[in-house]
Amino acid sequence: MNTPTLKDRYKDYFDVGAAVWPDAPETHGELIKRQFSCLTCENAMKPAVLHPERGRYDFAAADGLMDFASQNGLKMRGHTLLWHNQTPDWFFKRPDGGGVSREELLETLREHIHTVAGRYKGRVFCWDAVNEGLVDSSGGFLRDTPYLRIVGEDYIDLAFHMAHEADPDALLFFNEYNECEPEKRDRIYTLVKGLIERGAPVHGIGMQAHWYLGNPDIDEIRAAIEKYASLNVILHVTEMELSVFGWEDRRTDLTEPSPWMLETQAERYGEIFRLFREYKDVVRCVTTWGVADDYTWLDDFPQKGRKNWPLIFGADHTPKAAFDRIVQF
Ligand code: HAH
Repeated sequence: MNTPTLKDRYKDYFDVGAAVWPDAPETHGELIKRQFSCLTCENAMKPAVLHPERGRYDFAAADGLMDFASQNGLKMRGHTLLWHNQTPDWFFKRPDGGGVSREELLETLREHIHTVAGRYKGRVFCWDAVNEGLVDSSGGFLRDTPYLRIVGEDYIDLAFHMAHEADPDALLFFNEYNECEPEKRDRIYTLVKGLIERGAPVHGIGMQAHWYLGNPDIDEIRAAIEKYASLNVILHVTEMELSVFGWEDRRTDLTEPSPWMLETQAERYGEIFRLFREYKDVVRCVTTWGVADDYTWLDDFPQKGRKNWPLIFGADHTPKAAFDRIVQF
């Protein structure tokens, strides 16, 4: 009965958020309202869902989640205005099948960003203006995407300007994964430094934090936070979870997590949140990519048909050992 909650325990530190889907208010509403102070739509605000065809928007799912957030005093992070994935082909192709021009794509993007960010103005407090624009492998810089090929290297700058015009009060983020891996970290740093120098309205870096039991190392996480913070931007941990399987591990035999997995995971959640608390002046929001272990995007990814248990609440919605380590300080 005296169990603390995440949002109370962290109210002097940062917002604690969860990614949600259209049914989540029914299936996970009580847990969300009790524990979290912020939401992100896992898919409902992505271009593919909001803007399936030229000239047609579908706001039903996003509006439902936005209303749930507003009615319960929860903040909403916007995810995402520009991404090369989960964006319909029509953004990049003419009805006759030919490719669109730079001007046409920029007009589509401008209209999309103004409509979406305009609709949620004053309700969505920050946007992932651009999601995942950088290469992973060594060598190269900007990821090869239709936006890069059609618009050119200034597309990220332009997207930030459009988002700022559409909602001047929203905090704007560049959001990336593998953000603690040293080469990718340095690319993110270089990209955001360039945006700032060129006068683009970028306010923060989103560290997705799709992490594992074995990596990244706590010192790498610290080094990434330090490096990003040196740009005087704020940081949001936007999509955190700790997969119980390494990226290369494709075993499919488990029907429940082993005691070792749960203990290692708890220990790591504990040390990582301790680090976040240390950086509370820059780390302003920490969001897990899901609510509880009964549903996570990792149930099918990267290994089809395999369940994962990466979050801090169990499949039965009760706190895991990870929760105890996070709130005990
Ligand atoms: C994230 N990409 C996306 O930002 C989020 O919108 C999505 O729901 C899940 C993960 C991370 C990612 C990926 O999509 C594929 C491979 C590695 C990482």
